[in-house]
Amino acid sequence: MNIVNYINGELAEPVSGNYLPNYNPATGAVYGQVADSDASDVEKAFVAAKSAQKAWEITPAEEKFKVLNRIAELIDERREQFALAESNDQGKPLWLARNEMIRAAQNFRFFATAAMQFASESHSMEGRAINYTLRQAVGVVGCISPWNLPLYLFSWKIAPALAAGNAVIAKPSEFTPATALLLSEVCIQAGLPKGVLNIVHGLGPKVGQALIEHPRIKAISFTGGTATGKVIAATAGPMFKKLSLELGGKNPNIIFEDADIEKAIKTSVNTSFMNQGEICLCGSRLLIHESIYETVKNRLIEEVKKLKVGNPLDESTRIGAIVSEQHYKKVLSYIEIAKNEGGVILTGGNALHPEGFENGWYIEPTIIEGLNMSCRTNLEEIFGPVITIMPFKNDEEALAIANGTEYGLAATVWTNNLTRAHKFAADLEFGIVWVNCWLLRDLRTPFGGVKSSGVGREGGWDAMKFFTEPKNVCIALS
Ligand code: TXE
Repeated sequence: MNIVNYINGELAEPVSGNYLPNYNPATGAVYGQVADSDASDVEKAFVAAKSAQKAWEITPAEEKFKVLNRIAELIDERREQFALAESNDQGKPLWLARNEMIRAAQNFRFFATAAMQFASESHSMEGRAINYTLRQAVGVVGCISPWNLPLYLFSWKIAPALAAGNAVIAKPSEFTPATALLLSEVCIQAGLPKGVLNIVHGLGPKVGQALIEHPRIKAISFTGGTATGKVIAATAGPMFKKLSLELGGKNPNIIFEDADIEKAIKTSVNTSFMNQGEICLCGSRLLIHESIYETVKNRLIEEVKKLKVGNPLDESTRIGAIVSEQHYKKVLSYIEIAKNEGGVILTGGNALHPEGFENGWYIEPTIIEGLNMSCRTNLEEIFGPVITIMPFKNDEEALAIANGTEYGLAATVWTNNLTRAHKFAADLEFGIVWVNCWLLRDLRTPFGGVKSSGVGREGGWDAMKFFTEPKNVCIALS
């Protein structure tokens, strides 16, 4: 399969004619190639975007709604094809890819309605004047997304940017480009005007960096690693671009003695290992009150041992393949670091070579205990099927451990004590706190992290505000 760019409403070969290999993580084999684009493709995309943007901005909201909603319908209609492409590209189980395709379509549907509903403020000055805030599209914006939830995160940025009247140049991860190509096809089918969305494929430091450096691209929405976020901020900051950065996490999952323990354990299996642990919202540090530590630990090990790892296309598989060889090696290296730091592997800890998939990149779901809060294993983002578990004595200690990393994306708290739940919600230094649940998402809510987990919020009106520039207009009345 040849994955090409989408520029000015058409599929387009990269200007250089160069391609990169595209791997299937389940088998480790090359199964296609992806455009190795560079600054000249970004320039082509920019010219197309610039000439389309104004007309798109003044397109009536109902027309914007119709075409964005049509994109959602087409993703729904082609769900199986999208899901298979995502699974082959990313390594995730096919059933999970199907769920994510539903959510990607929902992103388009949600922001299609946002285009119809978005409104602005006015401030009256007691008869002397009236102020109103014009929210105008930023212009041409860049959206860069990672490999873990490829189409879901891609659409999470593109949909609000389009709904707010911008023209978009978007770059998916070079590791998982397949569903972005399908999205290009869907946009053509849906009749999205030419140049309103442009998709360029290729390497982050090359085509991604060219997107960031382009002087006339005014806003960048990025999701990916914290190290990349720093490079992007260093480049875009002095150019005074608007920036939204959704970065890594090292999320705590805290179980108190008064919680519904069985529900906490069952959900924590997902919190820890869903999508091979490759979700920025996964809980990688499980903190358990000392009075229930042994019980929770043993039940968790029992549940995790049941998880089937292997062929992502097998409906009974719970954990698929790690996205790339390089990431697989990184995750395995962290298991070695944990052992060297004195960690005890309670279950897992090894690479796996399932029959028929010997060259794929599989790692057993791994639980580690015996590490303190300030070792590398507990401070650095591993982003794989590896968690640590730690006992705590009281609320103060739980809070200190939870807040004790540079990251601040999401935290989960399991308790039936109302006071404790509210207190932790207030005191946890995270952008998102789940109480007695995980990954329950209302698309209207602000999404993002604090500290090294990023800057800015996405979701609902926050995304619409990011992709618009507010202008105050003050009209004298006397
Ligand atoms: O992310 P990158 P990767 C974390 C996770 C993972 C690490 C690296 O810890 O191990 O990030 O993953 C593009 N200018 N997360 O390598 O490199 C790149 O091409 C412009 C957390 O995938 O940050 C891709 O499209 N763009 C995260 C996107 O940035 C650049 C999810 C993300 O790639 C660029 C995924 C540059 N200089 C990984 N360099 C989360 N929080 O959801 C790279 N890119």
